[in-house]
Amino acid sequence: MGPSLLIPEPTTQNGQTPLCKLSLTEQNRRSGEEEDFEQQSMEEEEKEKEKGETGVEDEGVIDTWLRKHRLLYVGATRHPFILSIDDGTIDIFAFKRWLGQDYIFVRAFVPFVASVIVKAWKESDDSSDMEVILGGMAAINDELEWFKKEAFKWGVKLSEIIVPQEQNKDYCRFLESLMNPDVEYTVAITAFWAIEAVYQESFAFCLAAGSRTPPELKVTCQRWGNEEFGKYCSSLKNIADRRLKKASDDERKKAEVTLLSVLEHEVEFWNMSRGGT
Ligand code: HMH
Repeated sequence: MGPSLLIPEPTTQNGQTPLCKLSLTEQNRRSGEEEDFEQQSMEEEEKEKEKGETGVEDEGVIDTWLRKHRLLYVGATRHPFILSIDDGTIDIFAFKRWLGQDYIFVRAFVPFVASVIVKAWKESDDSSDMEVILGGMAAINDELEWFKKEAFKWGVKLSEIIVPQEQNKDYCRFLESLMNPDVEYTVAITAFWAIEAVYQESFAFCLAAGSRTPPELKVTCQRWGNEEFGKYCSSLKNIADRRLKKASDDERKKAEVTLLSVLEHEVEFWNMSRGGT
């Protein structure tokens, strides 16, 4: 066994959505979710026990991690920026800032996804992975076109005039570090799933029953919150889970640390969009 310190606790100061910033309705909604989750955890514990006895039930590695790091995951997928879209209190300047910055991010995401395709081609044990990732690449192609149209609609300039904010630059540098050929396919595909899943979970929330998302923001929420995007994220998750199951302990630890980094970067990206430092 190697050193056992590799998994940092989610210590980011932004890992948790501060309850004080939420409206009462949101607090109720969230605490309801926590209860659901507790219920769910108990059920999962039961399953774990069963598994011990029968060896039948098998929770994926990713679901185990999402339970373990739930506060950070909730911080990334129920961030005040998202909650403000959902309750209609969003500051439109924050939205425009997000739009311009995310365009820069998505451009940097293209070479990252290309690097995942290269890794899949070299390392994958299942040839259908390539199609899933290629489908993701096609979606990003549409996304870039969409950003241009949406930016025009909001009067946001997308040319070189936009300066990437520090948090965005940090996140793009992190993506670049994952493009290194030394980074295993398992680690890269876990990161890829997490990056897409945060947007899917966040924006789907703003479309759920009871949300008060302003009509002019619904197209944005639908872009990532739609069902098809949800299915695509599930396919990525299945690939990651399949790989993680077979991975060495060392590789699995690296993937877990990478997942935490993605979640922290996502929280920072939302903070930046709201105008925070
Ligand atoms: C910051 N994370 C960020 N931007 C995105 N567009 C996605 C994830 C999903 O593609």
